Amino acid sequence: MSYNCLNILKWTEAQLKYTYDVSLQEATPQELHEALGEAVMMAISDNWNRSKRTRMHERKAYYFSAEYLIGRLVYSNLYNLGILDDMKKLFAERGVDLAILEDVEDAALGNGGLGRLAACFLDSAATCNLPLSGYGLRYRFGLFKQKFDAEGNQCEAADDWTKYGDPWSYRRYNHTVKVHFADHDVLAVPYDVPVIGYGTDNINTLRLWQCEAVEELDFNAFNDQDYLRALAQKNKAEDITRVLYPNDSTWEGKRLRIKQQYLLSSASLQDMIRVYKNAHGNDMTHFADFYAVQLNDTHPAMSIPELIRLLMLEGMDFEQSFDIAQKTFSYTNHTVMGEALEKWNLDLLRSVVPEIVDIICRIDAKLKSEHPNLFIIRDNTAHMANLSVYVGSYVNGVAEIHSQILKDDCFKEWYQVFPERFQNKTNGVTPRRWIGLCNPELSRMIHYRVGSDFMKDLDRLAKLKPMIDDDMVHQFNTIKRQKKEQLCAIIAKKEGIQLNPDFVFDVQVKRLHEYKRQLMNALSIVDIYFRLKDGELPYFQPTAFIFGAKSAPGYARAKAIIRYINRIAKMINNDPAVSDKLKVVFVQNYNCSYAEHIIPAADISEQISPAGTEASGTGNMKLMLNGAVTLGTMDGANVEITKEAGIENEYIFGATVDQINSCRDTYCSRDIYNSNRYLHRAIDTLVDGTVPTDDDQRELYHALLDGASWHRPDHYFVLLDYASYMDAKLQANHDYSNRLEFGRKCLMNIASGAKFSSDRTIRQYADEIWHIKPTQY
Ligand code: 26W
Repeated sequence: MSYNCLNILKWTEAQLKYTYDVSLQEATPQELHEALGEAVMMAISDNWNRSKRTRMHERKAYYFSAEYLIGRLVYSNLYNLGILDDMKKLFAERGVDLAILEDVEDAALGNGGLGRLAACFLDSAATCNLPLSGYGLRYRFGLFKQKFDAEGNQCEAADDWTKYGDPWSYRRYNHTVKVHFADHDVLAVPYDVPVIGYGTDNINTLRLWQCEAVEELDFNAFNDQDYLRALAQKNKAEDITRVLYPNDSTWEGKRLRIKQQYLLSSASLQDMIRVYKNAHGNDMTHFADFYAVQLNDTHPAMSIPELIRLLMLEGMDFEQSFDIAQKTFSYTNHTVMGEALEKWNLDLLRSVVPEIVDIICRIDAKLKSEHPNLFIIRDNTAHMANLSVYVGSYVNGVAEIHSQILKDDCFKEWYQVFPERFQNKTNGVTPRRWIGLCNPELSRMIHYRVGSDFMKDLDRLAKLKPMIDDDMVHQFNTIKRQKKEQLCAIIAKKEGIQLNPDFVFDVQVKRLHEYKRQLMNALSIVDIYFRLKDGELPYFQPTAFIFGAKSAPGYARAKAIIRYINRIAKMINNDPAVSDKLKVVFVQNYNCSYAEHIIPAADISEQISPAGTEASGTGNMKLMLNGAVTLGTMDGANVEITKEAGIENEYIFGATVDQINSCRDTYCSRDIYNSNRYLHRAIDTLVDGTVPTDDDQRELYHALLDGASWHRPDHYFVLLDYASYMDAKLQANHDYSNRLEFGRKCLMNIASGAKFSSDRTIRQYADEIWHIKPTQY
């Protein structure tokens, strides 16, 4: 079915008229967004309902995730419906530029990679006609908004993303379920978001739970004029889905977090059981024949004991229920960092969800009777990753090297007992958002060369390889230059900094974490700055270094790194001696929408974690697909990117996993500091007053050279990799001067990017883990 754009326009106008009493031309961006959203929701309703009905009796998969970083939906929905350009044209004819919707909030119900991956997977499954539904949480406040103050500090503000409404979901109160906690019962109210496939009528569903009180208002308390008490239950319930935890990769054992996780688990499973009974009757023994559940990290791992509990309520015994749970669940690991592994103190857990603890104990007893060397509970603590390996069909890592590390290190003992459970599923990204939508200019160029709809079949990119010639490179370079101009305009407006589109754009965008080594990048920039001032780099190609990152609000070192980068940026940008060579900008509030502007404009993609620390990375893939070369280590998916594109088309540096492991015990960062005068000088700017210095920055200095009580010196090997990093960085910079050769490398990256479509990833999950098939439409 094709969609009637004129109808959508008319409905939009009608909505505007009767809800806001404004015309198309008078509407604010937010009003227009609401009205257009509602009109599109009407237009898709038939297909959405049909997609649900068709699947009723089929085997299906469910993605359980505490995070979905879906970003702005209006453009991607119109794009996937195939009507974005037509709608733009219709609006333009009426004097309205759809670009005003850029002012609309992002839906940032996720922190970073793990949440964005979930969103890409949903897009791919819908596009590939795969029966995959998402379950998640509808946080009242998403990931905080970030600003920098005059000193360069990160300041956080609440992200009230539904302030003007949320046209992309329907509240389905009739499917509300009750969830029981030790201290209160609450309601989980579902909000359904359509997941619109590209080039198909198929529309899947993302169901997000919002926590509400069973009793909105205590009338007796109200009558006693005790208004706080009257609302106490309401607030206590709503607190559970009030806010997304902004900790990316550090784990905190918080009561409210248990409640979030259990709410997601229990509500989703109750919902699945209701649907199961509708389709297949009350005999639960075939549950695992019809449903597969993927756990996005251990955040929803309480689903395992919860399913066992619910099945036992249906009359099954423990062994039978265990068996079904084991067949139903699979678990994806997203990090090897110890501090991110979830482990709950049993007393804390028992005080919130006592029934769940009883079942975890039974599971642990069963495990220990079968395999005395393995454990889920140790020292009165439940290890959720172990639970997920034991009671699941498959465990997977998210890039080849990461999956290998899981077998060799993290789950070594488990791999010996259950080798057949371990798999790899290298991550991917949806080409619709990360090429089609964010880079229409490049898409047109590719489309013209490889024909057909490569958006649905990214393998066609490989056809570019033999075609790469000077003409194509010129065309690519022209497009890249256009994307840089567009980004310059945005950065000028948002940050008040004027960049020159003739500069090399060297980009590092990702969450701020020590292991991602934004500090190493910063030190190299300071080093380059000093050398330029000393006239040592005469052929240096003018470069703009662009950072985007949010730090967890309580992560002092990460905040100190942000402050340091902002301060060196200020120093460098204000120094006329280098103004024609060097610019540094740390954009504020990096999010999905900002990424869609930065990524297409990048020449160089910084992926510089020490080998063995970044599980996969997905920004690396987005940058590759937009024709940036990778300046990176042999870590995560960089390894596979390099394999696909050829090492001669990337800038790879640094120690390998084996090299790092073999030097770990004898490593002395201070020796390197003392022997590399450039690095020495750069590191000293952390403490010598070159830029305004504070205690936290001094602490960074000591962390690099002396260590701290909880970490050895330079835990992430900044000094170890520094020299080879600088060599690779200067080599890339030098190579840029040959615009034809450099452009060729960029094109080789694009032409080699097919593997990194999340369509490929999701089909592998469907075939090798979930055993589901596409539904024909
Ligand atoms: C419990 C606190 C917490 C929160 C988030 C612990 C761990 C996480 C995630 C594991 C963090 C995350 O987003 N990991 C990223 O997942 C991406 C998708 O697989 C990978 O590409 C990134 O390499 C990985 O860091």
